[in-house]
Amino acid sequence: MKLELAKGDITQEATEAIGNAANSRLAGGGGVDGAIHRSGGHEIMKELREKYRGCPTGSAVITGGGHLKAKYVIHAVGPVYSGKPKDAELLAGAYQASLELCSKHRIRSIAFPSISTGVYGYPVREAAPIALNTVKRYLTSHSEIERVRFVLFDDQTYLAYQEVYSKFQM
Ligand code: AR6
Repeated sequence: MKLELAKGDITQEATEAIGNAANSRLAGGGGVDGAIHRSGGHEIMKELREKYRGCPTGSAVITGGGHLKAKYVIHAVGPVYSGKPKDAELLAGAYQASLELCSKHRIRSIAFPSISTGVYGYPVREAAPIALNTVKRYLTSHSEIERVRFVLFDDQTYLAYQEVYSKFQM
């Protein structure tokens, strides 16, 4: 199984990279973004400010991991939920762009949070199949990535992902 689910705090993950659910200004914030910057220290924000002028929704940028166990943080920007078809495309884009950065930087393992399902209001039952199917599809054609973990913070989120995951044949 290259794709796994876990319950927990992503800042404690020892995968080579962890994903962040960022905003398009890359300005930091609450939720998982706040937790990553608190645990990783100021150098992550410093690098974001030096290298990037924001990031479009549906895309991602990469920095070092500061004091985190992970060597890299991939800051992905999911959509604010609007209920329009474009949401799904942008959410898939955030995962896809993150995985493309892994391939480009020879990162073999990454942990993702559930992007957009907190402050951004994406219903987790709709987001889980998009997240898992996007990653599953990418892994099928990119053997350079060895492991993708979804690290889910609360029971409701974990169960929604588990329901989709249990139907996968991988
Ligand atoms: N580890 C794993 N998952 C977590 C953690 C953690 N330490 N903390 C929270 N979650 P959110 P969004 C879960 O709101 O919806 C920020 O202000 C959380 O329970 O972090 O994409 C950014 O700056 C939920 O399941 O991200 C943006 O402005 C999931 O992570 C905005 O929020 C995503 O919730 C992005 O909103």
